[in-house]
Amino acid sequence: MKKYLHIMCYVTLGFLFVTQTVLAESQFQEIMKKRGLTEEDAIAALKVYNPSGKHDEYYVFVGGGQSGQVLVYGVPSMRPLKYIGVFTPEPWQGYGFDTDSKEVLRQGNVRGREINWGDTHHPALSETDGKYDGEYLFINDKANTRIAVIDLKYFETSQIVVNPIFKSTHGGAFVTPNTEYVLDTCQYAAPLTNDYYPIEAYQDVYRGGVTFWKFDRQKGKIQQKESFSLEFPPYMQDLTDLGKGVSEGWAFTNSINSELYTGGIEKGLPPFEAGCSRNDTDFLHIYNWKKLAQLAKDDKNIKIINGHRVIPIDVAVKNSALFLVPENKSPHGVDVSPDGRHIIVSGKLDTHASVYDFNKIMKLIQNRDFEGKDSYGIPILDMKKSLYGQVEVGLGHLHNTFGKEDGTIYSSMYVDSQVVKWNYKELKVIDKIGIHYNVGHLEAMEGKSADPQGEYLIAINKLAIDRFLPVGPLHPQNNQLIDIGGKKMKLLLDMPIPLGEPHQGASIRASKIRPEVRFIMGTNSRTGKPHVGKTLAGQEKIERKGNHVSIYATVVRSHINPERVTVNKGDHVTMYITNVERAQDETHGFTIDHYNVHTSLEPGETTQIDFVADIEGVFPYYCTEFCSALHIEMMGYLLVKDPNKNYEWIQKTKMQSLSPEELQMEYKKIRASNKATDEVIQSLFFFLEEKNYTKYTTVKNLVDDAKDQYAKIDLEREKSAKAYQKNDINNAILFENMIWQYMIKTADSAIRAKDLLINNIATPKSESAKKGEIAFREGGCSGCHVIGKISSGPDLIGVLKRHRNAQQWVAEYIKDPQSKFNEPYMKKLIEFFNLKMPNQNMSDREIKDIIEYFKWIDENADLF
Ligand code: K7E
Ligand code: CUA
Repeated sequence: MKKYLHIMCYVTLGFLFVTQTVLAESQFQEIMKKRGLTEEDAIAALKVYNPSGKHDEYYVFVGGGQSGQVLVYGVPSMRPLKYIGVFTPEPWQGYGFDTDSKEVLRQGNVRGREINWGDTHHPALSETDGKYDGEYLFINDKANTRIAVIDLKYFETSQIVVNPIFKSTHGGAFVTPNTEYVLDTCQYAAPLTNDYYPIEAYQDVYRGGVTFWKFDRQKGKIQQKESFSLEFPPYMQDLTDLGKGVSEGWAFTNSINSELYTGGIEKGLPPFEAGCSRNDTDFLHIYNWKKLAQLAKDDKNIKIINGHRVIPIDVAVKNSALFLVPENKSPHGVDVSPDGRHIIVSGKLDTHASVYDFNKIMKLIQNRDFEGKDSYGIPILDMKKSLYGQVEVGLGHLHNTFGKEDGTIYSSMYVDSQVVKWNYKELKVIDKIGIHYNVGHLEAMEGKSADPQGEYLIAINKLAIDRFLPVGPLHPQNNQLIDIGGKKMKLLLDMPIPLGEPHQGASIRASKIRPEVRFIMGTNSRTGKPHVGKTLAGQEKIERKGNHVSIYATVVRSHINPERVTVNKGDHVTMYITNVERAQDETHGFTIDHYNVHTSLEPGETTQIDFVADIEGVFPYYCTEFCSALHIEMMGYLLVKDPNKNYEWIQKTKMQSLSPEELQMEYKKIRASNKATDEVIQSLFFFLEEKNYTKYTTVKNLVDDAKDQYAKIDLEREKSAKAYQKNDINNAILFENMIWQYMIKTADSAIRAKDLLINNIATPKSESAKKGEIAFREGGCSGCHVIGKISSGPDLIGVLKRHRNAQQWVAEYIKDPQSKFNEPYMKKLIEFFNLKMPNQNMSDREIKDIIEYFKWIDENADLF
C-alpha cells in the first residue's frame, strides 16, 4: 500500500512537471509568434536579459564623440549607466554649473579661450602589468588637443590638461603598461609654436609628435611639469599602441601622409584625400619611450616650446630611440598583441592586415640593418624583413581587438561592414559576421589588455540607417553586441546611442571596479579632499565681509538650511552646501532660479556655488532631486534688494487665525500622533536589536541612517517645549510637526532595514514559495493583505491554521471566494472589513505556490 502511494506521488509529480513545461513552452511559442521572433532571437534575448536587480558582468566605457562626454553601459544587457561630463557642461552632475566642477572644466581653456565642447574618441583604462586595474580612465579630445582624467572611485572628471604644442591630436589616450605615462599623438601637423607660418613652410616648420603625459597615481593627477613630447616629421600621425611583455618600453604610431601633401582643392590642386594616398606606403613610427623619458630629464637633450620640454628628432635618432618602417598606405589602427610580440596594422585602403614581428624589428635595429633614412634623418627598417606576415581580411580594415584564445583577433571592415575573426599567428581567417552598418572600432572584453576575456564583442558602428525608430535626419549611433563565446560569432543586440559618435570603447570586468557609494563628510568630489566650505548640521551661518556674502548651508531630507538669504544687489555670493546625509543614493540637487547655477550633492559631498547677485528680486531656490516625500517643500528664498531703494507695502491681507482652544486641540493631536509613531519606531528598533542587525552591513547602514534622523528629534523637542512655555503654541505645533517629519524619515529607513534583515535571516524560500510570493504580489492579493499587519484585509499569518483542513479550504477560497461567503466566520470578517475578496482568477498552479508561500510565512512568523 505504502509503495503504491509512492508510485502515485511520482506519477503525479511527473505529470505536474510535464504540464508545467508544456505550459511554459506554449507560452514561449505564443510570445514568439506574436512578436515575430525566431528561435535564434529568443536565445539572443535570453543571453542579454537581466531581471531587475541583477548586475552586468562588464562595464564598457565609450567616448561620447561630439558630446564631449563618456558613456558608461553594462554588458551583456547594454543598459546605459551614466554619462560622465568631461569636456562639456553636464547639468545633472552640476558639471560646469558649480564652482568646483567649473575649476576642472576651465582647466581645459585653450590659450585663454573657454571651450565648452569636445570630440572624445579613445578612452583608456589605467593598467598594472598591462592589465586593467579599474582605478582611472583617460579620454582624449581630438578637436581641442586635451586629455582628461576620470577617477573611477567617483566616476567624475578630476583633471583636464591641454596639449601645449599640438594644434590637433588623435592618437590618445593610450597608457604605458603600468600607467607611468598617458600618450597623445599629434594628427594634423602644424608649427609647434603658436606662430603663423605659410603652408609652403610645411616640410620645414610644421611638425607632428607625441606627448608623454606623466601620471602620478598616488595623486591621481597628470604632472604637467614632468611631461614631455617627442617631435615627429609632419607625416600626420594617427593611432598608437604601447608595447607590453617582450616589447615593453616601446611604442608604435602609424601615419597617413608620407607624401607630405598639403592640399589646395580651392586652387585647382588635387584634394588631401588624393595627395595623401599617392605613395604605396606610409610610416609606422617605432620609438623607445623608456629611453626618451631618460633623455627628457637632461636639459641638453631638449628644447623648450611654449614652456614644454620637447625632444627634437635628431636627438632621438642619435640615441637610437626612433625608427620608421613602411606600412600599407593610409592605415588606421595599430594594435600590439597581448604578449607583445605581434604588431597588427590595419590597412584601411588595402585588403591586407599586416602583422609585424617585434623580434624581427629588434634584430634589425640591433644589427643596424636599415634600408635607408627619410629626409629628416630617421632610419627606415625594411618592411619585408620586419613582417611576420600578411592576411587578406577585407576592405576598409580599421581596428582590432583581441580574443581569449591564443592568436585570436577580431578586425572591423568599414567598407565590407563585417567583423572578421582571424588568427594572427597562423595567418588565417576563421569567421566573418555582417554588421549593420559600417563598423568602426570594436571591443572584445578587455580585448586591448594583456588579459583578454573574450565572451562578448561590441561593434561600434558608424551608421545605423534603418535599425531604429526614425527620429529625423540625424540618426542615433548603433553599438552592436556580438556573442563570441562560441565557434561562430552571433549578433545579440543593438543599442542606439543618442549622444554623439562613440569611437573607441574600453571594457573591464565589473569585479575590478570599486566605486564609493558615499563621500566622507565634507568632501570636495573634484579633489577628493575636505572642502574649505564643509559645514555640519548646526554650523550653518551667513557671513558678510564688505560686499562678499558667504553662506554655509546644509541639505538633508527635506530641508535646506538656511531657508532665507537676503543680500544686496551687486554682492558677490559664495554658497557652500554640504549634503549631510549618510544614506546611499540620498542625493540632493540645488539651484537658484534665474542665476544659472546648479549642483548635485551626493551624500557627504560639499560643493561651492559663486555668483554676483546682479539682478534684483525674489528668487526661490530648491532641491532638484526627488529625495523624499517632502522634496517639493525642500526650498528657500534668495532675496536680492537694491540698497538704494526704499521698499514699502501696506499690509492688507489678514489670515484667519485659530482660537487658543483650537490651537490647544491641534497641539494635543500632533503630540498624540507623535507618541503613536514613536511607539512604532521603538518596536522596529527593538526587532532590529533583537535580531542582531549589526551583523549585516547594508542593514546596519540603514539603521545608522535611521538613528541619525532619530537623534535630531531631541533638539526639536527642546524647541517645542520652550515655545510652549512661552505660550507660543503656534510654533510649538510647528516644532512638533518637525519631530513628526524626523520620525517618518526614521521609520522609512528602519522599515527598509527590517525588510532587508528578514530577507537575510528567514529560512530560504522553496522555488514554489518564491513563485507564490510573486503571484501574491502581482495577482493583487497584496493590495489588501499586509503580512504581519491587519490592513484593508486580515493578516495572513496563521491562515493555514484557522480552518479545518485549512490548505484545501484556502485553495478553494482563492479559486472561488463566493462559495465561502456564507460561512459564519466569513460573514463576520466581511462585516468587519466591509469588503469581499474578489476572484483574482488564479490558476491551480499559482494557488499551490501561494500556499507554499503561506507555509514559508508561518515558518518565519516571528519575523513579521
Ligand atoms: Cu577610428 Cu578616433 Cu579610433 Cu574614429 S577613431 S576617427
Ligand atoms: Cu532634496 Cu529633493
